[in-house]
Amino acid sequence: MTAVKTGAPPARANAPMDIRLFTIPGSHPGWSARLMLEYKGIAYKRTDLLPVVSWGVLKALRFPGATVPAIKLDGRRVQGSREIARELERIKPQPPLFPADPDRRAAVEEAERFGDMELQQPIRQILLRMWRKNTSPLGSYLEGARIGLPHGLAAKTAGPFIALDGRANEASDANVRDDISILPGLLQRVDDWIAEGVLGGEQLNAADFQIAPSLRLAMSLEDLRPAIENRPAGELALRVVPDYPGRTPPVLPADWLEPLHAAA
Ligand SMILES: N[C@@H](CCC(=O)N[C@@H](CS)C(=O)NCC(=O)O)C(=O)O
Repeated sequence: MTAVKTGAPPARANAPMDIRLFTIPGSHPGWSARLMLEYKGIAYKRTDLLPVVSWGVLKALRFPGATVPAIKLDGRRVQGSREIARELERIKPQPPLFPADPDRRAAVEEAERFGDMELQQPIRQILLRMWRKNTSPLGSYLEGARIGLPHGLAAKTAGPFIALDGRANEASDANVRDDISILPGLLQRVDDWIAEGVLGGEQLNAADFQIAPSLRLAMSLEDLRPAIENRPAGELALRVVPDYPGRTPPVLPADWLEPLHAAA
């Protein structure tokens, strides 16, 4: 996790804050941050960045890392979806993102860690691999985004950026095949947490907001959607994020998808 909190002052009740979220359209942890801000009822402004371009922008803004989501709050910088969850909880404790009971909180934090450290990256690698040869689906992920240039032009010129991002994220064929083979196990863990009541309770929590956007992004990939949509994990994703932009038509070789069919 990456975070910088420089002398965070204690939260002042009802004091309006100047909050800006930096994200990338379609970024799953970016959606986690958006959903948590909205759940808390915290007003914020949003800057949409394009992948790779984001590296330089975040550096120029003096964030310590190169990833979104990142937020500036009254001049302070907080980066990383889990750090943002804790900062939002600190500045506005209600409604809560974490249960008060220590055991239940530990379970939610473990599911949240899993979402950040184990679920996000395989989905990211599969997506980048699917866009490697054809970036035209990218335009559909820009719905509602303000990127400073026409969406069609961005999709058309994205090839070299996606290639660079794919290399930076090690979205190789071998890694993507591994990702697909572990996906059934990842989905099972989510289903199990739902059955145990750690996820998908009446009151949503930080782990729901962490995990659901990754599942929702995965469901935008038509190669993966059938393996997700009809199970508790898929239902949770649709409940927490009813509208997630983007759709990538099937493109992966059939034998790569075997592990999904075998698990089904
Ligand atoms: N796991 C971290 C990292 C997030 C992450 O890797 N974000 C991606 C977007 S989904 C990013 O900013 N990548 C840089 C790029 O694509 O150029 C978190 O949840 O905050």
